[in-house]
Amino acid sequence: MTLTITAFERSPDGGKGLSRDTRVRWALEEVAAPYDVRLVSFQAMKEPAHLALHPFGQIPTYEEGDLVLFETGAIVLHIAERHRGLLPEDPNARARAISWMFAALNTVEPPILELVTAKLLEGDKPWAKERLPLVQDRIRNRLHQLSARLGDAEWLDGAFSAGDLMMVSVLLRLRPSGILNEFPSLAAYVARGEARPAYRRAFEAQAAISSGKPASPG
Ligand SMILES: N[C@@H](CCC(=O)N[C@@H](CS)C(=O)NCC(=O)O)C(=O)O
Repeated sequence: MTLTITAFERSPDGGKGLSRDTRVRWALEEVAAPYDVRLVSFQAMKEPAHLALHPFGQIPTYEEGDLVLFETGAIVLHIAERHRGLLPEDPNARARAISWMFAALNTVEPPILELVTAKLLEGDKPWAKERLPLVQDRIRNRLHQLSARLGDAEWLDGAFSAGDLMMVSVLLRLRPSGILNEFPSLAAYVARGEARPAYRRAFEAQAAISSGKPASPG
């Protein structure tokens, strides 16, 4: 069955892989599931045809026959449940890997998104300079906790899982800020994720759109 995801026609990051279709592409590459990509403009994302797929008018979406999904957590979990390779077989280990997916999205990503908001949307406000260090420290607090848990391990809980895929994807958004490099073990963890062949393929496929040379994905 053909799988189709949506991605930005023009990614605001110019192909740095920070748009959220990259994590879905990565999951599909990890499980070797072929997929198509439909590119959408910012305007089309807010029109009825796309809103029928995604109530908030965002990307990515995921279509598989009659099934339409939005939210990268739900999409990656669905892919991981339907294919081998992203979740452990052992039920308890599987539940823990899913916990890490939620931790990435619910506990680590929010302060990172706040930083993007503080810089891009609120940077010109009179109070922006006072707020920024507070936001940065909330991120550092989370990263201290995360690096304490990771310790010297390669991945968060045994073998690489969808939990790592999501955590690495979320942490990647921090790289431009320089904060990630304050935590060498987490920077190395992210680099291990990026070195995976499936990540490379996902990254290159999304970058090709911005460079005007779309590669056929999957
Ligand atoms: N929580 C959603 C967030 C989706 C999201 O923010 N998508 C961004 C691209 S990375 C988007 O479509 N932004 C354009 C907009 O919100 O208008 C998910 O994980 O899928």
